[in-house]
Amino acid sequence: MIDIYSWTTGNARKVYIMLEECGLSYTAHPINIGKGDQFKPDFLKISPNNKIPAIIDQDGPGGAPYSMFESGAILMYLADKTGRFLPADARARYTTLQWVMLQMGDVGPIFGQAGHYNDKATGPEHAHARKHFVDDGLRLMAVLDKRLSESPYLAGDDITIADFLTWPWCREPESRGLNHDDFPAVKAWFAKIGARPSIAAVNELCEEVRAGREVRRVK
Ligand SMILES: N[C@@H](CCC(=O)N[C@@H](CS)C(=O)NCC(=O)O)C(=O)O
Repeated sequence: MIDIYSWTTGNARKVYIMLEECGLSYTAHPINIGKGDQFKPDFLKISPNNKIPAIIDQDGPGGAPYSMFESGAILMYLADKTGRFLPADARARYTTLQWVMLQMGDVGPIFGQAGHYNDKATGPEHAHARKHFVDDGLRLMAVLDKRLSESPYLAGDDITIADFLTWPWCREPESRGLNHDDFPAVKAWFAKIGARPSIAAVNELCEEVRAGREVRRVK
């Protein structure tokens, strides 16, 4: 059983999608970041950077509980635990990890800032920052689009953790000043993954979590 302490944002959804795709049993514990739950001492013990998502695997390495923060690390851990969505073959593995790192280091942070300046800090005094981050977001969308026009998934022929990490950040592009219509390969990939049963399950889960309800899913 995996306990996940999280909310309903893009970074939260990455882990929920992976848990659903791997068929793992889990309990989702709401951490309402709008109300400051991420600063509570018990949460900081497992996530010292005061950010969701965090997990505790009750059956961690060596059979003892193991806690983790950072979504990219969590997906790599769950992939190794289950043998799913991160190839063992060296070339395929490192190809996947390159797209994982691009999401963690670039797509997430830049799309996040583009969203902030496009949707929240909307005043004229932020025009320079808004253009900077939206332009870089557009550049990154073009990188993803080129890749996805050449291969069905980010790491190649098979779906991997790179897709599960990147997909949630491609939701609600308008809030970041982006438009899927300008990036047809991203649009097709986004729809293809969006049709997977895991996404519907996660949408339903997020409704419960947003309402502050703990959700236990036993597979
Ligand atoms: N690099 C982290 C980023 C996590 C992150 O930014 N979480 C946000 C929500 S999406 C958060 O918890 N914010 C609360 C805060 O900063 O106080 C990861 O991928 O896990």
